[in-house]
Amino acid sequence: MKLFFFFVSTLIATLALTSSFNTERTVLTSPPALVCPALKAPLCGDFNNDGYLDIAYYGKCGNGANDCWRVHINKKDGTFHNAGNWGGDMWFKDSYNESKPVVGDFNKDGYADIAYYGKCGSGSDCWRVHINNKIGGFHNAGNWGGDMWFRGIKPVHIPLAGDFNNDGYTDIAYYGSCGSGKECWRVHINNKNGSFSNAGDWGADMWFKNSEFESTPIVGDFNKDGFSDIAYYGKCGNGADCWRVHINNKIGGFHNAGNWGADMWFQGSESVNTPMAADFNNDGFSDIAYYGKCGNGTECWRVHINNKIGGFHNAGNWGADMWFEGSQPKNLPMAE
Ligand SMILES: [Ca+2]
Ligand SMILES: [Ca+2]
Ligand SMILES: [Ca+2]
Ligand SMILES: [Ca+2]
Repeated sequence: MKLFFFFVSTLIATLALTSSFNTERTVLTSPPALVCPALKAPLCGDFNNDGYLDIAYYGKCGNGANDCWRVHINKKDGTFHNAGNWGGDMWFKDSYNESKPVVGDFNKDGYADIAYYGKCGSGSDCWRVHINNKIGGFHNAGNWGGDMWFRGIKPVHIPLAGDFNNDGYTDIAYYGSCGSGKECWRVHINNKNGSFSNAGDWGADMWFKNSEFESTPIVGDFNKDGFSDIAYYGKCGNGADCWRVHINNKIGGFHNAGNWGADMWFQGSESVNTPMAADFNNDGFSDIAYYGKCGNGTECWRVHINNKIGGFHNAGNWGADMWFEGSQPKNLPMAE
C-alpha cells in the first residue's frame, strides 16, 4: 500500500513537473554577476488589497534553486510576514535599468500587480505584466505590447508607473526617444484590456542635472488633480540645481517644467539617496523625501513638503537611525 502511494505521488509529481515544463516559458535570466541590482530593488504595493502596503522583490525561494517573487505581506501590527513564494515565470530582457520592475494596478481590481520590460514569445521585447491572482500569487506574465524606445540605460530612463490619464488603470512612462529620435517622455496608456497603447509623445523640456541616481525621475500627484506628474532633481534658469516638476496637462502631455525650489542636500550619489515621492503629511499633495544631510552635516531623512502652490518647502529633518547593508541599489528606498 505504501509502495502504491509512493508510486502514485511520484507519478503526480512527474506529471506536474512535465506539465510545468510544457506550459511555462523558458525563463532566461542573466548570470548573477550581470544582473542589474535594480531588478532586485524592493517594491512597495498593496498586494492583498487590505489597505496596508506590502513589500515585494525578485529573489530566491525554497532551497535557493528557484528564482521567485518574494512578497512580505503587512501583518498590520508593525511587522511583515515572512516572504511567500508568489511565483516565477520571469523573463527579463537584460540587466539594464529599462527592465526595472514597477508596481501598479494594471487591471484596476485593487490588487497590486508587477510589470517590467522583458521578453515574450520567441524572444521579442515586450512589456510583461504579472497580474495578481488575488490568492497569494502572480499569474504568469502576459504580453502587454512592445513599441518601446528607450534612450539609454541610465537611471533617468527607468520605467515609471502612474495613472497619467486618471482612469484608474496604471500606465507606464519613461524618458526615451520619439519621432526621428528626439528626446521625449513616452507614455504608454493602459488600454484597459490587457495591453498598453503605443507610446505617445508627452513632450520634452527636460534638463537633468546628470545621470546620477539623484536625478531619477519620480511620479507623484504634485498638484492634487488626480493626474500623475513627474519630478526630478535637475537644472533651472541659468543652470542652478532645482526640483523640476512637469505637471500633467490632462490632455496627453506634460507642461514644461516648473522650478519647485532647491534647498537640497543629498548625502551623495549612491542609490540609497534616490528621491521618492509620497504624501508624507496626508494632505493629498505628493511630497519628496530622500536620505541626505541635515544641520552640520549629519545624515538624516530630508522631507520636502509640498507647499500646495507650486513648490516644495525647505527640507525638514525627519530623523536618522538608518542602517543600510551597503550602498547598492538593492537598498533603494521606496514609497507609495
Ligand atoms: Ca491588479
Ligand atoms: Ca491610466
Ligand atoms: Ca497632477
Ligand atoms: Ca503632502
